[in-house]
Amino acid sequence: ARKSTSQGMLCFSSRDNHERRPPMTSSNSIWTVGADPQIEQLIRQEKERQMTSLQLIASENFASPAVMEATGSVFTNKYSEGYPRRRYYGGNAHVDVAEQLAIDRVKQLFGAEHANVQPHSGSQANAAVYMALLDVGDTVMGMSLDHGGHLTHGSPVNASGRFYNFVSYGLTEGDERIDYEEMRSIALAERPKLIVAGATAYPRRIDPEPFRKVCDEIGAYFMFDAAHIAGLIAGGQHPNPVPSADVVTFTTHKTLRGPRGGCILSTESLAKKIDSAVFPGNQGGPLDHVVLAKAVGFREALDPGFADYAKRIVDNASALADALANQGFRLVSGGTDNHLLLVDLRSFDDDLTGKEAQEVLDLGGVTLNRNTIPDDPRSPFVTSGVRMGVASVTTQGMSSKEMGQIAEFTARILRQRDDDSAVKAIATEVADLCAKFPPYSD
Ligand code: DSN
Repeated sequence: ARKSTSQGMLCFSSRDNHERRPPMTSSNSIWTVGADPQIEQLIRQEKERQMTSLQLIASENFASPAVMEATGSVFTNKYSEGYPRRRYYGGNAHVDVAEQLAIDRVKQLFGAEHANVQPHSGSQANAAVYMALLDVGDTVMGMSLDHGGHLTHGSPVNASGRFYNFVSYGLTEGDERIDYEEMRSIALAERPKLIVAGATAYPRRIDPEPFRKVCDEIGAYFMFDAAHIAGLIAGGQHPNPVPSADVVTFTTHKTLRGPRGGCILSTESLAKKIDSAVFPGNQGGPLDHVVLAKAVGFREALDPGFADYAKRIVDNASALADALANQGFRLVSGGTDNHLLLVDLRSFDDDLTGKEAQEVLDLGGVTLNRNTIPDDPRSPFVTSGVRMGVASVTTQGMSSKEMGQIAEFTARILRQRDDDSAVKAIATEVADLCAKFPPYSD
């Protein structure tokens, strides 16, 4: 038996000791975050940051207490390689029920034939689909990264760009919307085996049908990456790609407001290929606590009230776009149909870069990320734009009035960016606004 340490850790030294040892999760256990002041302080500080500043990163949201409770539950301690009723490890009676619940709920939510709820992230989901449907070196078509596509849609520094031959379509020069005609002509010339729709920084509705038609024309698979807009689809604000696509991937934590993670929906005919590509192809054991929390998030999205939430997101984004335009910012494509806006800073101030804007806005309590705009003359590290999303502030209960305030804070911070004390004073005003819409109760 192991000896007790001076802190009482690992106290397996005698049967007697073992019997008297309190459960490790009890409140008097040393195994609490409170016994690690550095970690406790970090959690407190991060909570404070989230509660006193505006969270406008388009891929973030506030998950419900139920989602967070499930994520922090005892399911975190389980391993369960395999799928429900086909596991490689024992003790999975409850994990099986949890995973099956998540599968059934997400299939119902999107009307899908098959679901895999195990991907740890959207990137892992995409990697698994590529592995399931492609051979290394195959040609794939996705949206150009500098027009809004995602890293996993063929960036040369991502595995997708290293293992597959990605060609890309982009936006029209005029209205900065997806150029469906160009997409078709590139597809006819390049004959990709898979066409990927979906984006990470595109503020407009994506129509799945033109992609389906082109895929049918050339015999390609059609994958729709709905990472950003999954919640808007679930809430009926955007067209559901499931009936047209062979595969739909998404993340569960953005507009869908579940836990951090990924998910793949597919036709029944691709189910086996997709499942094998997730496990054992790309991942080992699923994160069972996250799978459990996905089941919670999917149930929340099935609630009839979720449609109203999705509508409020779209309305808020549109109100923020109008308010920013009134402050002198140019919106890429002239506005938004979804939860995000891409702001071209050059009309506001030609010298202002996305990097500088992101940094000073952070000091002023407005948190967002710099982003390239289509055909950006500056590098992706510097950029001429910022991306803003309204899912988090909508979850907090803000509406069009507050969108006007957010636009005004943004403009004032940027105009006074060389005056530290003015920026700090605005941060106090931002905190006052946030205090009226606390994302967490105690
Ligand atoms: N990082 C996410 C985003 O911000 O869009 C996508 O992976």
